[in-house]
Amino acid sequence: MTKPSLTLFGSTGSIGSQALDILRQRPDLFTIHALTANGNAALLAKQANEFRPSFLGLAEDSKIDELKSLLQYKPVILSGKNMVQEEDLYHSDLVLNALVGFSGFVPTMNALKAGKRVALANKESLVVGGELICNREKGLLERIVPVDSEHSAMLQCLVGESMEFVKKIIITASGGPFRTFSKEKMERVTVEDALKHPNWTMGSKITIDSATMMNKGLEIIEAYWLYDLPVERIEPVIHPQSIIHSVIEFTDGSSKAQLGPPDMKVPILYALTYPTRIDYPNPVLEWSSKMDMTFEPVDHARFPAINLAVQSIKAGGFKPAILNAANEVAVAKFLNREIRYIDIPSLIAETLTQYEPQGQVTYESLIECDREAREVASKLLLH
Ligand code: MN3
Repeated sequence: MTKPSLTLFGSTGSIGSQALDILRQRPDLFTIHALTANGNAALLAKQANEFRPSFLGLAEDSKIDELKSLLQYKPVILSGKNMVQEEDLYHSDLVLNALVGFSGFVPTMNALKAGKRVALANKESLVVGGELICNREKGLLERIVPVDSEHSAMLQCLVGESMEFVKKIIITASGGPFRTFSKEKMERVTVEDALKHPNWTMGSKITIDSATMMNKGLEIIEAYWLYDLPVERIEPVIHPQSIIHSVIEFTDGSSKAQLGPPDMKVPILYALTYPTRIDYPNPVLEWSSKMDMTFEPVDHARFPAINLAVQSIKAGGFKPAILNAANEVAVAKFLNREIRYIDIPSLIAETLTQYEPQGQVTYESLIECDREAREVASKLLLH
């Protein structure tokens, strides 16, 4: 039997690197068709020399010479920021989309339109394009397997169940580094404070999203599209230990949860092998040692980002795409020390008020909406 092939968008990031760690241990799972990176030519070359994909993609043109000088074989190299449009990248059985932010939207759409299965680590694809993927074009959703740990947990609890018996989804959140901070203390937090996540080691964008809890807001939208449940029935709860990755509550009063140490390799592996499982030495919980699991409600006054996300999906249309664009601009400005941590939700709320595009949600109009929302958000002066 021939091995299925894999395209990995974002191979040099946190999720991409961990996926390749798995495939290094289990080369029997996939042949690597293509790897892409934004600008880390050195790591991309190292990965390519090891896994020998036929195609490489590098978004930053200026790094092409560096990449070529480091390669020990001759793959086809695609470059530039439109590289993700190259059809050759999608000639594989599975596409793992581990890109960060809106940049992941186009590859998700391209892969789905090419009839491919998508292991989706890029939650922003569904935040921006959920309506298109789930309502407008038939059969696309069935080909998505989530990599996000909460959504993988939900899927693992839902296998063998019927959605008609699902009462609610309880989506767990670590609460991030500022879970116990007062509003006053939040006014003074630095970029360094925000980048220190208590449980997960991740890229900087998602780490800041976790600190503001916008990450949970984006994930509620992601769950809304994946599992087609009214947003009121998707309930966030703080669980600081990140052991329970989400819970499904059924109509008969029974609940199912998926548990494990916080380690992204479990959901990555599940997305790669779904609907089956394989034997793989991921870390497991030590049930014989003392283990605390605590839960607390979300304080929306201190973490307003979640409700901004919930309101945007209730309003629908372009609102979630605007929310996402404004959030990306706000996070970049915060990381660049142009705005304070507490200004992030204000900037998003203000962008949602000021920018109200008209018309139908289409692939093209979403791309235009993202561009314009970024412009509006970039020019906002907070006072
Ligand atoms: Mn998550």
